[in-house]
Amino acid sequence: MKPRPALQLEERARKLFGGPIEFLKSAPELRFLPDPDVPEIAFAGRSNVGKSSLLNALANRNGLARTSNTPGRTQELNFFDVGTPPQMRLVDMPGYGFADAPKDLVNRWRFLVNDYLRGRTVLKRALVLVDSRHGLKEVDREMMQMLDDAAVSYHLVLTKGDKVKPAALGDLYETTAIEAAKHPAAHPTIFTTSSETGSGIAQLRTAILEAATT
Ligand SMILES: Nc1nc2c(ncn2[C@@H]2O[C@H](COP(=O)(O)OP(=O)(O)OP(=O)(O)O)[C@@H](O)[C@H]2O)c(=O)[nH]1
Ligand SMILES: [Mg+2]
Repeated sequence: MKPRPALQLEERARKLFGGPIEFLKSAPELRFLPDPDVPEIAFAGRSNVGKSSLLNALANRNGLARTSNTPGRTQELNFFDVGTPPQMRLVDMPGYGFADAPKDLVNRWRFLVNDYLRGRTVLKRALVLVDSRHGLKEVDREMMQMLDDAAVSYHLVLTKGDKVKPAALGDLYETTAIEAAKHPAAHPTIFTTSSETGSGIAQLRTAILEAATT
């Protein structure tokens, strides 16, 4: 009997993320980007939303991507190779929208991220992380608009699901889905995750593999 394709994909994702995942390089400017030779999945979201933590949870190891309580910890594009030879690259992007960020830093971020999103042919999908306690903010809408304009398909991911009650999470899911439907590049599938408990992580791994390989 042939295995069902969905199950096969889930199993492949589990194996891939359970295997070697390594930091490749940091790119503070576009000229430092790695050669575009493998599919990439980019992680975007407000500072402190849990991008680096999610990356660690997906890889099932701590300390792969640096996490912290200080907003703006990640300031470059950080590339992580998944598999040997690499089958895909995960890209941890600098967080946006922290209150007292200096203007020139914000501008630097905007140019770096915008240029990367627009020019990167190997970029298969972005994940836009949204804190479950706060929902979509204006800066997230700007990010979504940037992705719409660059025609980069993206999933919204509601992070820190362990921090809110299930009913509130359900409500947030509904309102987020309604808003996502208005954005041409937003994928209809929205994920809820917790890097603390691991909920939603396996599903997201599968979606990432699917996006990278199709
Ligand atoms: N309870 C809980 N805390 C989380 C979760 N994910 C992240 N955190 C915490 O949130 C804080 C920020 O997490 P990071 O992963 O560093 O956030 P980031 O988006 O990479 O932040 P920047 O690099 O500054 O943009 C840390 O203190 C994490 O421990 C989660 O799923 N549940
Ligand atoms: Mg980070």
